[in-house]
Amino acid sequence: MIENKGINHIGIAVRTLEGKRELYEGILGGVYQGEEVVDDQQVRVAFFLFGAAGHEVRIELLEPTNPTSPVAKFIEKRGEGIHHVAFTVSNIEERIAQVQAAGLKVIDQTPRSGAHHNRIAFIHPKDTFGVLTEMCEPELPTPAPVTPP
Ligand code: CMX
Repeated sequence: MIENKGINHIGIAVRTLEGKRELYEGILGGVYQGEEVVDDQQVRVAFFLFGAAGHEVRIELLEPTNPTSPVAKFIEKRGEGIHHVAFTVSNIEERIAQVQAAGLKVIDQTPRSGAHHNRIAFIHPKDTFGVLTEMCEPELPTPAPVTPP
């Protein structure tokens, strides 16, 4: 069993990020964490943080950066809405092997680069009741610089 490290974020596919801050920050009270283009995934993302320290979950809004990106295809087929759920993991290579050994189809055999330089890998939605599932290993905090004696 994969160690329970919490839900990292919930991804929501949108046609455009424009105007979404009013809802997620202005009305729902999330903390806006900024935007980022994730070239590898062909998306522009915006993050909003919800919850008390140590128990946070992010909402990740995903805007496709080109018409052939997976998110563009998703919106074309199914409309805007919940796109994936991401679980925090450690040692993602081991988690990928573990999920494969359990008989589930992992889309990314080796981790890819996600937002915030997290390392990510997806499990195919056909094996997870139609919900695209992401394993997300947060980037290790940068070690503090060593001051010479
Ligand atoms: N959730 C649930 N089902 C999904 C889905 C999603 N997010 N995306 C696609 N599907 C379904 C489609 O509806 C379709 O179902 P039917 O066969 O019943 O019609 C099926 O999967 C195949 O869809 P497709 O449009 O033909 O797309 P592909 O097979 O080419 O790709 C998938 C599907 C999941 C393998 C691909 O989207 C993928 O690799 N996703 C992972 C990467 C990704 O989504 N990146 C964007 C977010 C990155 C980030 O968070 O930074």
